[in-house]
Amino acid sequence: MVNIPSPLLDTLHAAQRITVLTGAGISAESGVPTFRDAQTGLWARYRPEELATPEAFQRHPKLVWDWYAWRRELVAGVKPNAAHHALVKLEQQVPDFTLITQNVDGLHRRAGSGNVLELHGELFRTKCSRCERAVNCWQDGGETPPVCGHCHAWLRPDVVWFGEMLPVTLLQKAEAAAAQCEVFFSIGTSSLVYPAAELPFTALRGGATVVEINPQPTPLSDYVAYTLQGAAGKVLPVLLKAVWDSEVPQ
Ligand code: BJW
Ligand code: ZN
Repeated sequence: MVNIPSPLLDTLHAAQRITVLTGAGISAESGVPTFRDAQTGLWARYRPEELATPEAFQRHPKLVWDWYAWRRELVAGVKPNAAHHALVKLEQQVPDFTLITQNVDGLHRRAGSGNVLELHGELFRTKCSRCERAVNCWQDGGETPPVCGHCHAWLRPDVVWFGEMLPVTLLQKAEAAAAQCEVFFSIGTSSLVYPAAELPFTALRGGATVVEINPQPTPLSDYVAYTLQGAAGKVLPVLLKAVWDSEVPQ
């Protein structure tokens, strides 16, 4: 049973500027494992944090490439869930809406969200690890990882690994959207990874009402105005119905 406190209903009803930050938890109900969940099968013996680094790619390029190839296949076989669809509906309710995601699975765009800032890159884009050219196709069955046609360095997924800079323009847009919003949602993220984890605090400093949606407490929980404890795919449709009388496709 999801209970939305009535002062929050009023705040949302009046809000003109809403910013949302999502993490892996929003895709969990689509069947995409979260980052800090135990992994399954072949990947159970690796911690994702240890694979998502430039050092891991330098030392074990085939292992890291194969992990991303497995994830691409997994994500290609799943669909956006009710939480992704609810955020598409939310975007239609307010004049100024920004969706910031740490996810690389592309499910927000597949659901139909328009203004999406993909802070940590995109699983289905590939670039050269040296000259950084975007690469759309390569010869399968050759070397793993495949190599760049220009400089022969390994290709890599176009995602942001630990120790790498986030795309500057995207981060600036995300910071501005956090600073200027009236309501900021943090949904399905453990709030452990920076600079994304700083964004709710930027929103708080700007005077926003910060709302967290997560089945588990996080380091952010003590600072937010409202915690809606539960799965995003359950909480968000209830919220959309309660505030805007909007039905979310399941
Ligand atoms: C549900 C649910 C349901 C389940 N509904 N919820 C300041 C302080 C300390 C350290 C740093 C700092 N600033 C920078 C750093 C270093 C580092 C960092 O943050 N380290 C921390 C771990 C301490 N950051 C960086 O290196 C970043 N770069 C940077 O800062 O550059 C500047 C710089 C450069 C050089 C030197 C110094 C500075 C880059 C970070 C890149 C992160 N990349 C990854 C991989 C992306 C590609 C890929 O996917 O493979 O991004 S790591 C991984 O974590 C991935 C995620 O986007 C990210 C966040 O994870 P997320 O989404 O929160 O997932 P989980 O699994 O942690 O949580 C899921 C949550 O969902 C849980 O809470 C569940 O309860 C919940 N949940 N089911 C709702 N149904
Ligand atoms: Zn190259």
